[in-house]
Parts: sequence; structure tokens; C-alpha cells
Amino acid sequence: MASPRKVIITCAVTGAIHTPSMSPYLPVTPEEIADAAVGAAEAGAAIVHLHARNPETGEPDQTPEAFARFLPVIKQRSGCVVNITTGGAPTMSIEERVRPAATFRPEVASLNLGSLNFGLFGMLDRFKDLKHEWERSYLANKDIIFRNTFGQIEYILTTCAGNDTRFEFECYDTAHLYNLKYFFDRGLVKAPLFIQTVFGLQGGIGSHPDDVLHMKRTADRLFGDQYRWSVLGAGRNQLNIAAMAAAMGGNVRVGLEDSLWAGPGRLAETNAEQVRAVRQIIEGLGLAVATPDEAREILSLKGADKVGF
Ligand code: KMH
Ligand code: ZN
Repeated sequence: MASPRKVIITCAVTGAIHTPSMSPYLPVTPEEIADAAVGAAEAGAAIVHLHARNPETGEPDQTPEAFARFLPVIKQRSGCVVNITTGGAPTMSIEERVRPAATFRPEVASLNLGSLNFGLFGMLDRFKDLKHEWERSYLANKDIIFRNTFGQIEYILTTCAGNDTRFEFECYDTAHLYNLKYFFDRGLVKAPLFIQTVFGLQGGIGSHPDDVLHMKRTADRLFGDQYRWSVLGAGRNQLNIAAMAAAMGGNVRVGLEDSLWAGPGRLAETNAEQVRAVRQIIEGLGLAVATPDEAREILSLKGADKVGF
């Protein structure tokens, strides 16, 4: 009997979009981030996507020192694949954003394939009492551009060149897939391309099934069998888009970075809860959850023994 297809679950445990006042369950301190990552891996996440935060204020912190407080702990407690963000926060310079990935040479780092508006202000309607002053100005800003110019993308690629780090290529619209094709055709990125298609973020492509199909068809046409498809549905779109993609041969991303919810009006209490929910869908489809080593095989990763932490 044919063995079931293996589906890679990525869990993004804290991110830089949601702010501490939105959910008491959002990991902020290094201990909370480490526990969340290990818990997500134990629930079935093969890859954990990591940001760091200031433990007092919860503000995004892209200093290598902040990441150093939890990277070794996660590596010691789990065999999962560590994916370090180069996205950081949209308010940061590209030099700041790339530093942790360049310093720690992870197996995977995120790479955002184009600029877009980041409309976080809609969340102010839902979350009124914000504890920290920085949260309101951060969320209310209607002029945030998450800048990822061709030059900045190239800067990240050249800065990380030689580290054998592979990338989670985050694509928020079809234009970003064409941008990736530009780099692929010039040999600046190599197959298999781990493409994370992002849906439902204000400023990027929507979250309708037509949007999912459009991104997949475009990626299929541009990259054929040279890519591995994954989906990230923001907010309430997380599980339905994951279910759609899993049924269509894709991999999935969950986590409190992308959605705070476990269902309508119910906050997820842990990242592991979201991993378990998507695992149930995957296994319900007769598919299986990839282990970290199976994910390494599927994505041609270098192995945890070759990282710099
Ligand atoms: N927050 C996600 C929508 C990154 O860290 O490089 C995109 C992201 C960016 O994860
Ligand atoms: Zn991220």
C-alpha cells in the first residue's frame, strides 16, 4: 500500500505583527518563545519560524543577542528545524533584519520576495485597550511599507551566501512569485524552492479560494517541480486555507504570529493547539505529518549540526 504524502507543518510562534495586549498567550520572553517552539514541535511542527521580542515591552527585537537567549535552548530540547526571520519588523532596516540569520546560520531563514503595504490598523477596531504606548502608534500607522526591494533581497542573499541556509520564500502576491523567478533564473536561489504563499494579510493578496488557486497555478507555471508549496493564512483564514492546500499537495504554516485564534472569538492558548488542529485536518485527509528529518529531506536542508548556535 502506498505510504501517505508527508506534509510539513511550520509553526510561527510569535512574529512581529501581533502585539502583547492582543493576547495573553502571545510568547514574549525568551523562555516563552523557547517553550512555545518546543511545544509546537512536540505537537507535530517540523519547522519553527522565530522572531524575538523585548521581554519587558514585547516590542520586536532583531538583535542577535535576543535570539541567542532561546536558540540554543530550542536546539537542545528539540530536533525541529529552526527558521529565523529576516523580516523582523517593517520598521527595521535591512541590515538590522538580516543580522540574526547571518550570525546564526540557520537551516532556514525567511526571505520576503517583494514590498507591500502592511495594514495593521484594522486590528485596532478589535483590540481597544493596549498596555504599551508603542502598540498604538505601531498599529495605527497607515503608511507602513514592508520594504523588500530587489536590492534588499539581493543584500540578504549575498549576506547569507556561503552559510548553506535555505529560504522560506514568503510571497504575498503573484508579483512576488515573478520576483522569485528573476532570482531563480539568475542562479541566486536554488531548487527545491520552499515557497510560503501568504493569504489574507491587509496589503497582500486576499484569502478567497480563487486567490489560493491563482497563486498555486502561477507557481506551478513558473517553477514546475522545482518548488515545494506551503500556505500561510492570516487570522481567521488560517485553517481553511491550510485544509485547501493540504488537499491540493501543499504544506502548511500555523502559529500565533499569523493568527491568534483557535476558532471564532476564541483565542488559541498555545501554538501547539493550532498545530494539533491542523494535524487533525492533515491526518483526516489520509496524509501524514512530516518529521523534522523528513522535512530536511523534502527541502534539502543542511542539518542541525551545521548551524551556528
Ligand atoms: N508575518 C508573516 C505574514 C518574516 O518573518 O520574514 C510574514 C513573515 C515575515 O513571517
Ligand atoms: Zn515572521
